[in-house]
Amino acid sequence: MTFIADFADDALRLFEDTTRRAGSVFEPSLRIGVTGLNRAGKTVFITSLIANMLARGRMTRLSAESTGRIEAAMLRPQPSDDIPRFEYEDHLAAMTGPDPVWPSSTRRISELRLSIRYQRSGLLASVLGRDGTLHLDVVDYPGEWLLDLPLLNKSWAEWSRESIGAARRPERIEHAGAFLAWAEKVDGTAPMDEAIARKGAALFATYLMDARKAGLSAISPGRFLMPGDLAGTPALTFAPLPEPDGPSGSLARLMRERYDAYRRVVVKPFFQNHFSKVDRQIVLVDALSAIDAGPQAVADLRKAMSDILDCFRHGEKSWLSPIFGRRVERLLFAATKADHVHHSQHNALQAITTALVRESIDRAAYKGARVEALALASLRATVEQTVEQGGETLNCVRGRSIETGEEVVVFPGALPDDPAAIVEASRHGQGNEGWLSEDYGFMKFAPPISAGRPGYGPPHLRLDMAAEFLFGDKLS
Ligand SMILES: Nc1nc2c(ncn2[C@@H]2O[C@H](COP(=O)(O)OP(=O)(O)OP(=O)(O)O)[C@@H](O)[C@H]2O)c(=O)[nH]1
Ligand SMILES: [Mg+2]
Repeated sequence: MTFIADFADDALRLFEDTTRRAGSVFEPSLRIGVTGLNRAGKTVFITSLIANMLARGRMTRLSAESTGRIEAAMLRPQPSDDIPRFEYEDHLAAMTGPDPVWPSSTRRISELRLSIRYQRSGLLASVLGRDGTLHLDVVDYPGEWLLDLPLLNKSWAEWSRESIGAARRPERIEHAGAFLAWAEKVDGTAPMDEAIARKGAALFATYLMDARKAGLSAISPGRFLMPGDLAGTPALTFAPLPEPDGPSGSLARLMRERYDAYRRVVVKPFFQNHFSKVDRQIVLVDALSAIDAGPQAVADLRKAMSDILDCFRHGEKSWLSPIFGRRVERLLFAATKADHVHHSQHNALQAITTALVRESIDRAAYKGARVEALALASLRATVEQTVEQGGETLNCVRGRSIETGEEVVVFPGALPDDPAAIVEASRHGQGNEGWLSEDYGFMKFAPPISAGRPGYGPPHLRLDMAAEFLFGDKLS
């Protein structure tokens, strides 16, 4: 019975894949959504995943690979003609060349298709034939743009009040001083004035950039940080006002119209075009950098993630429904850059990441989806080393310092076993008191030298497990 049901399920899925994309029943495509704030690790993840699928020596926990059923993987023309191709070769060459560097911040959207030829197993093989092809489509974009998702649900008045309230919070006020001084003086009911609007937008953008530099995540609009081609356009020339209402022809009305235009012409098309079609999703979270930056940064990361994840909720009647029409079947939360800490810390890192997004998951967001969490490193920049010190054995990592390029051995301290400790401290903490141990801190590592070996993709941690979860079943 189970056997037949499984088969029926698979066959149905294949049929759905086909009808959805008008592709061939024998060559379904799967869209993987790579979601993450800026610097979360999206570009490195996509580059390393592709490289490790092309040369699969390090993909032993991808079952189709370990059972020898993958025949070939290759890059093929992407489905969208109007999106630049993901610069895979350039990113890989930069990360794994003789003088390796990390990719710079992504400034525009891009797409790539990886096609995998494999041998089917089980009943599907006897019905459809042994040879199968799966197309994987992946999109990369600036993480800042993700911060705009919650704006789709917020009116100008709501967003304006919230943004002014946030700017006045203690951890932000030092960055927001100049903007707030402008906002509190300006009269929104006065006739519109382009020069005043431009001044306000510029001060607001400066504040957002400063707040981001301080490690804060819950910042919007995202295009103020990464404007792409939109720099200087009216859609980006607005700022929140303490009194957002004004009569027709007033400054407040102009700002509202521009905020609405920003949502309509910038935000909505981006999410509609790229998120509505996602089948499987990986959410990359750089929890370690936030922990390193302190309780406020963790609280802020939690807020940003929960605002974003709440928008992915399915089955609710909102004007987001047409944007997220399709149900994501699988969702993986991944703590990135796990190579910064010894493997004995990985469970704790995974637990903290889960705790940070727990409430959003629990709000019944992903009913029916399979949800898992994992600590991974897309490009492993360190090796482990134990050091004896004062009769104690310290679990360290060794890698190249990003500043000097020299090898350094680092003991980053221990993450708490109880993830609630971090979440609680971030809820209450204003200062850094009680926040991990004093000597706790990370070091940024440069990518490893000679990461490339024939037959092997770049070194990683659990990238193959992420692949197995995201698309392993489609290679069966
Ligand atoms: N050690 C280590 N560092 C990593 C890893 N992945 C990413 N990083 C670091 O994180 C930074 C950001 O990674 P990206 O992949 O560029 O992040 P992104 O999400 O694409 O960021 P945006 O393009 O700004 O949205 C890199 O420059 C590295 O410093 C990893 O697996 N190991
Ligand atoms: Mg990027």
